[in-house]
Amino acid sequence: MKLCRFTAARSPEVRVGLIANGRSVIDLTHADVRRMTGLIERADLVDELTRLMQRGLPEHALDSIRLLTPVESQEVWAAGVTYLRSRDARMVESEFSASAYDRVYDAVRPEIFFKSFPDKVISPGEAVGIRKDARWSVPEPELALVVNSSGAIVGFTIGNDMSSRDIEGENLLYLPQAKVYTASCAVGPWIVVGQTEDDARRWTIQLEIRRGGTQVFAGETGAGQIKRPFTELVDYLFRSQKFPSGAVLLTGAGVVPPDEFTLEAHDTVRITISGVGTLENPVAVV
Ligand code: DO4
Ligand code: MG
Repeated sequence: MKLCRFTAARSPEVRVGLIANGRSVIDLTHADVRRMTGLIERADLVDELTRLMQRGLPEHALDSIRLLTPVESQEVWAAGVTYLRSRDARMVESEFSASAYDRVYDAVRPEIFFKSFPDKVISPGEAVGIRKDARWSVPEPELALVVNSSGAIVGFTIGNDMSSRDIEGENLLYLPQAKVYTASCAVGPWIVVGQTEDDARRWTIQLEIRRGGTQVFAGETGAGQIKRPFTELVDYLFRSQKFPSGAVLLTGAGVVPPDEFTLEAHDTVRITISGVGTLENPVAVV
């Protein structure tokens, strides 16, 4: 089941919906469901969504609505260096900090960093940003865990952890500047509910970058390559920290474009996760 946030044609009201059959969205406003945050707290979430799907509520054609990021009031955090590919790429970009990446890959405690406040998260179709003071910018296609306030993983979505590799590579202490800036985090297109970690580990993660209509990069990995159990990542995120509205946790990038590649304004970034869908965003300088 796919839970989404959207606006309908000619109405600014933000609504919560369920993707019905790939072509339409069931409008949960008609069942008095106006917020997603309360829903993800329900222990019977899957049963409740099944009941809502069967109520015959009004629907909108998918091509008539605008999907919004499903991040409503959750902070977005991100795990790093969870794939061998990520460890290796970062050791190349930074002679200075290479051993830090090598060590954290094998350490007991994972790397977890703050990525975005909810109101700064970019929706499907909106532009993601490359910093104007960066020379080497890449998207990071990541499986995202949707976690409720008790730390239970209630769903999966797609995250783009936009990054400035030259800034991070210059000095690891610049990580917040390389990772957190205007439009540096996109999440969507919806939350897939009712799947387990074992299901998600079978999914593929594809990244495609297009420039002027031509594909300039394509790569793929599997979520099964993520080194740590998802529950371990969530456990560390919730250590000595409360998330009253839950949180979204990106699980790290396993597809990295070659070292000579940098994003440009007007490129299009397309991330497809087989069990979720596609998150597509144009690129702009910010
Ligand atoms: O340590 C830097 C960031 C790592 C990251 O974002 C990733 O592996 O996806
Ligand atoms: Mg990342």
